[in-house]
Amino acid sequence: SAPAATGAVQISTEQLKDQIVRHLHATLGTDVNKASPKAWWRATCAAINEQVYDGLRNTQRTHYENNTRALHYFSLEYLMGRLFSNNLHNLGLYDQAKQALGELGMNIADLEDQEEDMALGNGGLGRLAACFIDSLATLNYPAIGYGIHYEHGLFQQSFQDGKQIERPDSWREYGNPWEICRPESVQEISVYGYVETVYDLQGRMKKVWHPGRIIKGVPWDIPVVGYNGSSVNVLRLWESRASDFFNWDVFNSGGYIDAARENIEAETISKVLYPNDETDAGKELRLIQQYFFVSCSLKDIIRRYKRAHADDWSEFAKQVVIQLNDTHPAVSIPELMRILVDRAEMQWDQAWSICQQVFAYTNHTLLPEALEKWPVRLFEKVLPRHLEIIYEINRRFLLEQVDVLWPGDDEKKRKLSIIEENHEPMVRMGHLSVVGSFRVNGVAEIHSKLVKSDLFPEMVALWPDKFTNVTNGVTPRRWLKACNPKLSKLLDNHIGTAWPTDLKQLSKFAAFADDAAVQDAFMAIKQQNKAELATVVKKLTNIDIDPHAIFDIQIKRLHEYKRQHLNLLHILALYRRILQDPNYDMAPRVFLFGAKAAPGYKLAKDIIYAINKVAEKINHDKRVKNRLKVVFMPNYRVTLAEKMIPAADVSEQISTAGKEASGTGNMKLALNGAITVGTLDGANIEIAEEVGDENIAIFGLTVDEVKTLHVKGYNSADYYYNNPEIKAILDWLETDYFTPGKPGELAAIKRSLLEGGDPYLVLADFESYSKAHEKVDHWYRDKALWAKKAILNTASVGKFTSDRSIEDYVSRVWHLEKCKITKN
Ligand code: DL6
Repeated sequence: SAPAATGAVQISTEQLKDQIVRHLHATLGTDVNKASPKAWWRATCAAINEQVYDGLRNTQRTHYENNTRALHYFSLEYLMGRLFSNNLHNLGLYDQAKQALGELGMNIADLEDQEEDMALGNGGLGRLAACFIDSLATLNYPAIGYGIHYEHGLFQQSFQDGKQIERPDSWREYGNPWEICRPESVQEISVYGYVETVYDLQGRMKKVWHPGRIIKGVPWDIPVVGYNGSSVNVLRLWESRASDFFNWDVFNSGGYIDAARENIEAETISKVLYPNDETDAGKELRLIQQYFFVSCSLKDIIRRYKRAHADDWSEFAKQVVIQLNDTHPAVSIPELMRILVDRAEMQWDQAWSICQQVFAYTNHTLLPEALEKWPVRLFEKVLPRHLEIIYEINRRFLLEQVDVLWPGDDEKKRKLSIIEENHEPMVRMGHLSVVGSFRVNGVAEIHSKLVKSDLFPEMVALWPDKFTNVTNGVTPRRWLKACNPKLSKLLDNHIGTAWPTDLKQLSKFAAFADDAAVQDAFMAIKQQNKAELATVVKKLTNIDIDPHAIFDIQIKRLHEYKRQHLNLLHILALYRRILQDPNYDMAPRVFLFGAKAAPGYKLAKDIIYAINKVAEKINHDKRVKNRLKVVFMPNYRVTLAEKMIPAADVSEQISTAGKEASGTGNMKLALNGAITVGTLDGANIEIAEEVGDENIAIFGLTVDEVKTLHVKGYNSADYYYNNPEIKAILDWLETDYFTPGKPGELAAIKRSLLEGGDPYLVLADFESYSKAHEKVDHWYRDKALWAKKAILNTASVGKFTSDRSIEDYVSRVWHLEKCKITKN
């Protein structure tokens, strides 16, 4: 048997085997001889949970005994992926479980594949939340994540004749072994109705909200296991149900069918994740989702606080800090005011002071379409009392802050007002979040600068110290140790085993960048990872790819600003060059894409279709002689990212400068030794600073140049007429070359770049992008040079661990103390 793991969990392989078999018998009601892989997986999960729950109980007891200040992370999205291997790695039990299962005749990788991804998020924002809760637990910070227990996560994507098809994601159709239902902590929340003004016996005015509907929130807890025996925190996700109380009423008045309908309506709230990334859906259900989860969560926090402090609110802001993950949970600001003023009967000023010490807000985007605004009339219908409170917050803000700094300046008031006064008045959630928070941060240096200079310059004038930066990060446990075990071993052998919790240690690996043996070992691992990915590609798409070609990978949501179509134009340019010159000299390349498009985003879906159609043509064209292959991987998600990232040679990070707030895929790819082709945008800038200019291929306009170009007036047609290659490619898209018999099917891309004005400057950056790729091609042909650059990428990106992000939040925003967990 393997020796006991070095982490907190001490268990022998024999014991683990016994536990798994016991759960097969007692939990699954089956036997070793006839158990399905699913049953084996569930039994192993149950065995893992025995260790997890020990940690959970110890953590909760220690936090309670120490009465700790805790972080409450409010996020509408958590993109968790699978938890099986993650939990095993964090418990220090992966190798042991592998051996135990092996001795029981099972292959651990097959069991891992039994798990559905927990895809309760769209993209970067949700995955960041998942990395952060991993780091919080690992660093022993008392923290809880709050969100929604969606029945259906992000849709499943497939392609039919190259077009994206969406199907519902039923990740927990047959249950989820990682979650624990907590009926004892159910909450009830109210929506709709009207507000009545009443006076008490002393003649004091009071507002009474008579809700139109009551909904039950049922909490599901997912233990979040810190690495190597640290805390086990909780992700608490709320599921909506009809309130028993309310249903009973309807039922008694003879409305059995009505009661059933109410049930369905209440359950709709947590039914499905909105599949939009970077756009504001603006729908009533979305507002109700937001309110539902923040109201349940605030009540949960207050219930816990009151256990220790009863009605004494004086410690609340010392015990509780709430991070708003973008503006989606911003309605928690008026909700806490309502609870304090209407329910706890606190004076407004005291309540407001508490709010302003409790909330902090992270901005994740500057895109205008993603800056949330709610029609006042919708707010009035769904949350009438909250609208009144927002009006009062705004009245005081304009009077006591804005008018003091800019007396009589109505233009400033108009610009800063939380209510936008257009023909359809709107509540500006970003303004509300800044006014109601004590700290506001962007997610990379450049982004935080732009938040101050372009988004909220007047707010900065009012509160210069409120604004800060916390550059994003990713957990190296999932994004290196677990997903790239061979590279992890190599690192262990050369720099020791401390790097997963001290990622700056990676810098020691730089000393081996010129060492031929290490270069060979590093590139051999890359080669094996590429071969493994080639097998996955074959299975999913039936396309053969050569593991010796450059694997050039763009994986992220599909959006014009991320410019997958710039990548496509470059592929078309290479294809055309090969056709024009059969001896065109280039290292063989496989371009791999992974991306979901929001179902309602027409151009994004057109781009997916175009890439698939171009891929079909190129992959079957004998004249290309395998120098070029294009693959669009279906159903891109965390689990697929874990297979693609370790196999990448080139990382495409090509957003228009100023548009990508940070990016986190850029960090994961560099960490695994991919070389970035990127613009000076988001965290690419900081990656370039860390890896050095010679180890990254930067191209394109800078943020300042983009601004200047827009001021000067950008005319994309100039590039079309002046660059014959661009003209030929765009014209090509209009023909039926890629869509035989159906000319014009790919023309939407050309139209958006010419008639549409090319809002994301694809044509302006094309030439410089193409040159960057030529440079990469040359680098790749020199094996030692490439290996050195790849090694230096891995060695230089220690800054981008989410542990560092969390420590930055702690020192700049949260001011938490670590709490070492004691066992009993
Ligand atoms: O901060 C996490 C992630 C960034 O890395 C991406 O650059 C950014 O696009 C993304 N933003 C969103 C915006 N959603 N909203 N609102 O997902 O955040």
